[in-house]
Formats: sequence, structure tokens, C-alpha cells
Amino acid sequence: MEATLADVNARKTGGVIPSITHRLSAEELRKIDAYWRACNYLAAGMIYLRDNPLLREPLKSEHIKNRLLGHWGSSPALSFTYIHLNRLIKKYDLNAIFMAGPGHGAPGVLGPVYLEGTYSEIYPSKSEDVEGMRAFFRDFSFPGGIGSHCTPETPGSIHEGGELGYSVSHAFGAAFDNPDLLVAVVVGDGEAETGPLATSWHSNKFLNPIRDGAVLPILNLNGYKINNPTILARVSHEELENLFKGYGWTPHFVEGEDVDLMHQEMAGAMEDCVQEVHRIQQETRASGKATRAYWPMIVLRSPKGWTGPKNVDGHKVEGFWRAHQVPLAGVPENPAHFKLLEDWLRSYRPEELFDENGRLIAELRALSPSGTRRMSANPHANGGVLRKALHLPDFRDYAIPVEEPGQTAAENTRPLGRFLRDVMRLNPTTFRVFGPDENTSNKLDAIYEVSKKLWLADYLPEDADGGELSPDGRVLEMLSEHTLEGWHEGYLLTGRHGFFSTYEAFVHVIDSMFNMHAKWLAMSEKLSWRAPVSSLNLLITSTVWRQDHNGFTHQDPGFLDLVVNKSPDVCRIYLPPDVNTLLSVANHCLESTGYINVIVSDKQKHLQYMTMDEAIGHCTKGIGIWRKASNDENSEPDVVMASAGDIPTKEALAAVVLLRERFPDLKIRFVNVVDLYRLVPSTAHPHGLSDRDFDSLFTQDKPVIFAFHGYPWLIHRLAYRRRNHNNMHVHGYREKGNINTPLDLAIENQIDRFSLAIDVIDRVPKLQRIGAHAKEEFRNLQIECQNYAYQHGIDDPYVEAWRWPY
Ligand SMILES: Cc1ncc(C[n+]2csc(CCOP(=O)(O)OP(=O)(O)O)c2C)c(N)n1
Ligand SMILES: [Mg+2]
Repeated sequence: MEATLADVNARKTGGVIPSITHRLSAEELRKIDAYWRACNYLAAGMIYLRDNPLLREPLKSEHIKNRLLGHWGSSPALSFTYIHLNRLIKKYDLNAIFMAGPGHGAPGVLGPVYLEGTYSEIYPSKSEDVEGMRAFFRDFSFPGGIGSHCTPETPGSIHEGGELGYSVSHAFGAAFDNPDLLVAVVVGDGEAETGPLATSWHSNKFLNPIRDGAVLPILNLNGYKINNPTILARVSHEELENLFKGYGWTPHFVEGEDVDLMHQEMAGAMEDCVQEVHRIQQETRASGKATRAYWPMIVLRSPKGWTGPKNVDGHKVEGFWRAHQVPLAGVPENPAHFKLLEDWLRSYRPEELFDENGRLIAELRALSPSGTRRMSANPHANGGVLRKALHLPDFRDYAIPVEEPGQTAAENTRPLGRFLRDVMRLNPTTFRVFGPDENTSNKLDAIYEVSKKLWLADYLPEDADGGELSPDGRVLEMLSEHTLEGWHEGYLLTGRHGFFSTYEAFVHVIDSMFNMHAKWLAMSEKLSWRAPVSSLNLLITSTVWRQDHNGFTHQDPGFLDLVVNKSPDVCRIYLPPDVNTLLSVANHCLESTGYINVIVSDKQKHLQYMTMDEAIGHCTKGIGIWRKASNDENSEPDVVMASAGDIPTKEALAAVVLLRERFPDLKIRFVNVVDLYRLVPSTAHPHGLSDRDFDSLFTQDKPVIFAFHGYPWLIHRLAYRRRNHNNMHVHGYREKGNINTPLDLAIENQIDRFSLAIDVIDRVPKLQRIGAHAKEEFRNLQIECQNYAYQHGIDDPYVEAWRWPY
């Protein structure tokens, strides 16, 4: 064996050769391999068997599932990695969690989780005996059972690995501010081709070895995806090694297919990596000076579907993409496949691995860590149990004075930055602010007074002039919305708190990450053993209506349309119109658990409407009549003017003024919406208004002109079941715009004051008869404003100077 090991090492052109001092003894090797056989047996059993779980009788077709589902291909390498980690957890009493990037290989994770007892503790019907194993097999990827990925039902999982690409960023999020934690993350070689994964290798420049834990990536180079080879498996060793060195990692290679040899290699590499991690941490911590480290990682080149059927019907399966899902299909009908399946299952010799009750034999049980050192029972992977509420300053202290509504202007996000600064100050190890290079642009830069941006790459002298960089910074800024979102999710799922601000148009970059997280939360909510984690707070700023200078590409308020697709149990949308409402909303969001809170607020100067007390009242209701903007009190309104969003609110108010000047008898009610889900029936969302309340606000039969921040059809979608829906006329973004002035952009999309006022004239019966002159006047004003913009490059100053006059 020595010679062969040397052969393998000789193949290497560089990198780190697993240390031969860390060889397994023959006894250790025998046991770890037996444990792995048990894992592989369970993985195959989950995919195929609904009865006769330990093959104590000859296999019959009625023992086999009618629908064969699951992914065999990645499973063996996942359990291989898992149990080699177990060995070191026991040896060094490591505090470790496990993430499976190729989460479709869940059988390779569920197996060890079951074998170490956690599964049965959480789900007593899946007990550690024959009956429990039967139930465990049957429920895998079975209607009414559990998913075929590392879903929230999987103890120890905080990464489903359904949509590929986020494993490394999730792992780093978990490691931040957890100095004692080791996050082992298996990365699929196919997964490594995705954009989010590719950019996430740079996370190593954001890990501070003093106060953060460590991430150990294990890139599983099994060579294949579903039907194709993987790029990284088909480049030269040198190129691969240079790639990872170029990303700042120190790759350790474990390559081969001979099982015994690979156990030795993996044991050695793991041991080297763990020791290297400890060395980096100890040295950096002793020095007290945070520096960038070249952290170790493992490249595990192993056959896809390792130990499974080698050839089926003349086709190569083991070590090829054909091993990806179910290697033997049509089993009951095909005697040859049937035989192959039985031989394959029996090749793991289950009779040697499980005792007469069907439990893993004691000798092997002793290999797994115990209690919360089991990766499946580590509290970091059920972060809600570790979560402590934030220590929040009183948000009222950040209020700005508002004597009269609509008289003064302020940047809506700037006081929020001061509030976040003090949240950071009070929660120095459990709160992070994330942003793609935009916190200053988004006017949140007060946070740097307490904590700079973490920067562990090189520094230049000029950075001292406003760079706000520091190796100890806690604000995370990298131009990858994917990586930030992944960090943020990992941080929250391990029990901490965060705030992510991003440009509205580019929040779409993380659309599907949002989807995945919303699904994770919705499923987790149904699992009593998962404690709630902090909500994911997303501030969408630099919004469509102030992207007139950046043009069409920067104008897209459609993220909200996506949000409302997701479970009403986990999504919240807020459109606070001014500083004080934004502060009240943000405070509420930071206190909440289990949601994704989306807050839309522009960063530019906007009119201020509410004192802090009024703001709190308005945000508590989520929707309300603005008395000072209404003149219908004690009478029936002729029209309801509604708004949601900062700029739409101002334009709607200006439209009210235009109308009241021309038609003093016109009764207008002004309704502002902060909590968008108020529009939905109470039966469809916990925040929904009852029909009675909705009818009383919006009337049953009067026209409603609604100025909305986003795409207009979203309001119709939310309110279509309301009695007065036919009378609702929504103005919003209609994909019109380019380089404009703010008012010109509003006019293009017909959300400006003139368009709104004209719509009122068109919809209110009595104005239809008398409103022609006013309409003409508004149209003329609109043209004048546009001409002014085209001539001077700015809006007519009178627009900027507009104030609420009553
Ligand atoms: C972003 C994304 N695209 C496509 C898929 C569909 N898909 C599921 S598994 C898979 C192949 C994954 O290959 P790899 O990461 O190498 O994992 P392996 O199965 O080889 O362990 C693909 C393309 C997906 N889950 N996520
Ligand atoms: Mg692969």
C-alpha cells in the first residue's frame, strides 16, 4: 500500500500532499470503511426499498418502491466526507457543521445523520431498528414524506442545495463571528460552474481569522453533472491547482478510486487541513493582527456513483454521468437489473453492519461524535436556538422633526444609517450590514463611524482618504449580490441578524436566492424543532423613480412582483414614504423573526410628512387616510386618491392640490399604503384587511386613482377580489424611460401629478362634464415641464420647490 500511495502522490504536480504521518491504522481503516458501507447501504436503500430494509429475506419486487427517485451519484462522496470529518471531530473535539452543495445527494447526508442517532431523536418513528429503517427508507422522496434534497427536515442542514451555487457563501455566512466553528462544505464540480459559486471563492478575503471561524471547502470532482462532464474535471491538474491558488486557497488533493487508499488519503488531507486551520487561527489570534490567510481546501477527485453498479446494459455507470440519479431503472420488470440491484445492495454486507434489532453495531456507533458535537445536532445548524434578540436603540431618537406635513425635505435613508450604526454598536458580534459597494451611495455611511468595511486584501496609501476600510471592519461589501445574499442567509440561519441594502434594479440578481430562502423559511416554520431565525431584511433603494440619470437599465421595480409569489406566511413588503416611517418600519423588521422583509425607500431628498408619533401610528395600521390631505370628512368622497411609495405619494398629493384648486367642491380622500399586503384579503395574508375595512377606506363604488411605486398590475393582482376593484386605476412604472429628469420620467409613465389629476377628471362623473378646461390646462403644464427639462436638463425649479399648501 505504501508504494501505491507514493504513486498517487507522485502524480501530483504540486499542491499539498497528504501527510503520511496521519495514516489510519488497519483497525481504523476497517472501521471507517465499514461505517461508509453502512452509509452507502442506507443511501441506496432510501432510493430503492420500501420494505425488507436489511435484506433479511431474498429481495422481491414488492420490496421495491414503485417510483424510483433520488440521486445516487453524489451520495457516496458526501457520506465519505461526512464520516472523515466525524473522525476529526472526535479526535479534536471540533465544533463543526456540514453543508452539501450538491444537496440532491441527500441520501449521502441522511445516511450518516440517521446512523448517528439524531434522525431518530427528532423523528421517533424513524427509530434505530428494522421498523424505523423501513419507515426511513419509505419516506425518502415519497409523497407525504421528506424531500430528496437537504431540505429543512434534514437535521444539521442549513443549506438545501436544491438550486446549486450558494454552498460556499452560505458556509462563510455561518462562519462569520463564530470563532470556534468549522464549516465543512462540499461543492459539486458542476455547481462550481455557476456564477454564484464562482464568485464566492473570494469569500476568503472577508474572513477575519481572529473573530471568525473557518470554512473548509471540499470540491468533489466527480467529473460529471447530469449528462455532461464538468469543466474543472477536464482541465489539467496544474490549471486546476493554479485556479485555486489564484483564488487564494491552498488546495489539498485527494484523488483516486481505490477505496482503502482513498480513506488513507482523505484522512491525511483532512487532518492536514484541520491542523492548518488551527495553526492559522492560533498564529493570527496570538498576533492580535487580522491578516488574510491562504486557507486550506480539499479537491476530492472520486468516481461519481462510487461503489455503485459499474456497468448497466453495456453502459458505464460508476465514474460516469449515468450514475447521477437512479443507476438501475425499471427494476421489478427487468430480471437483470433486479439481480444487479440485489448484488449491489448485498455488496455492502448489511448483516455485518447492523445488529439483530437493525441498529448500527456498537463498534461503529462509537465512531460518531456524541451530543451536540454531531454535525446533525450542532445548534449552529438550528440557529434559532442560539439566536438572541437584538439590543436595539430607541428608533424614536433618530426621528427628524416634522412640524407640518409636506413642508421640508430630507434624505430618507440617512437617519436609518445612524440607527443602523447604533444597532451595530450595541450588537458588535451578532449584527452585520451587507451591501454591494453601495452603502455610501445609499446614504447609510454613518455605520462606518462604528465599524469600517472589512478589507483583508492589499491596501494602498490613498485608502486612508475616505476608503473606510479595515481588517477589523464588520460591514461587508463586495460587488456580488449573490455572495452577499449567501453570506447574509448563512449568518441568519446560524442565529444572528443582518441588514442588506441594494439597488432596486439589481436586486433581481438574487431573485432565485430570494425564492430559495423564502421556501426554506416556509418549510422551517412547519417544523416544531426548528427555532425561528431572524428575518432577512432587504432595503431596496436607488429606486426606479430616481434612476432617470442612469437610464432604462436601472429602472425596474419588479422585485415586488416576485415577492408576492411566495408564501404569505414569510413575506412582508413595506413602502414607507418618509424618514420617520422608514425608521419605524426598520425597527419592526429588525425585531421580527421568520420573514423576508422587503423595504422600498429611495435615498434622495424627499418631502417629509409625519412626526414620529404619527409615523408609528401609520405604520402600525399599515394603511390609512391622511386627514390633512383629504377634504371628504363627514361626507362621501367623489374620488379616492391612493399612494404607495415615496415619489408616488408626492405626485399624488400634488395632483390633489391641482384638483382642489380647480374644483373646490370636489371631495377627495387620500389613502397612503405602507404595508402593501394590507391590500390583500385577510383570508390570503395575515396582514390583509378585512373586506369591511377595505370597503370603508376605498368605498364600494367610487373611483380610486392609485399611484404606485412599482408595476401597476401588482396592485390589481393584490386587490382583484375586492368589491371596488373595477374602479381602481393604478399608475405605476410602465417600462418607459431613459435619460430623463425625475418629473419627465414620471410623465413618461403617467404617474406624474398632471396624469393623475387628468385621470381623476376622466373617472369622476361630474368632472367628466365640466373638466375639459382643467384637463387641457394640465396637459399644457405637462408639456411645459417636459420642454423645460429638454431645454435645461433639469426639472423646472417650481417642481422641486413644491410644498403641500393646506
Ligand atoms: C442552478 C441550478 N441549475 C441546474 C440545476 C439542475 N441540476 C441538478 S443536479 C445538476 C448537476 C450537478 O452536478 P454537480 O454539481 O457536479 O453535482 P454531482 O451530482 O456531480 O455531485 C444539475 C445541473 C440545479 N439544481 N441548479
Ligand atoms: Mg459532479
